[in-house]
Amino acid sequence: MGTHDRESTGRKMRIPWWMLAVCASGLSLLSAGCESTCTTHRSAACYDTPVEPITSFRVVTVTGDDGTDGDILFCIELKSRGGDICRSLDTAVDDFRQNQTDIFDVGLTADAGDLDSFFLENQGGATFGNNEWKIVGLTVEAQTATDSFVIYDEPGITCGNVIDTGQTYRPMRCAW
Ligand SMILES: [Ca+2]
Ligand SMILES: [Ca+2]
Repeated sequence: MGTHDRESTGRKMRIPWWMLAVCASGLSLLSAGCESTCTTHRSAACYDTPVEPITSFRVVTVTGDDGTDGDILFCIELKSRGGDICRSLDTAVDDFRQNQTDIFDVGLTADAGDLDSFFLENQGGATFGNNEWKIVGLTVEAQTATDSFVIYDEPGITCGNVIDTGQTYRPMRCAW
């Protein structure tokens, strides 16, 4: 595991109560977590997970007009245990630049049928610029020993997609 990776065993509250209140009031000031300002996950599609064990994930992100030098984690949640397992998304090049597509191969595994969900988390820590990150596209592939399967595709993210330090991007809930 790299220095920025993280594992936890507890569940944490997804959205603070005050943000729900802000969302209910109709203010569009805070787009993150507010589903009323526009239709979230309009372009999203879930696909079946493989019947073989998942040996790694390929995560493809498209950054909008706000890039970041902060640490972005890819986290999975399994049906067989609580908490989440996270790995830092990082390649040899400068990731998450403005209007850039990045491809990450993530060394996380899951038994067949055990994947419950995944999400992205901004851990902050930017050296240059700021931590705020705007994601506009996300594709996740599950790789097995012999094949690769797209399990989630969201090519046009327009809501709740400005992710600052400590915030997460949660995809549409998939019935896996
Ligand atoms: Ca990098
Ligand atoms: Ca930024």
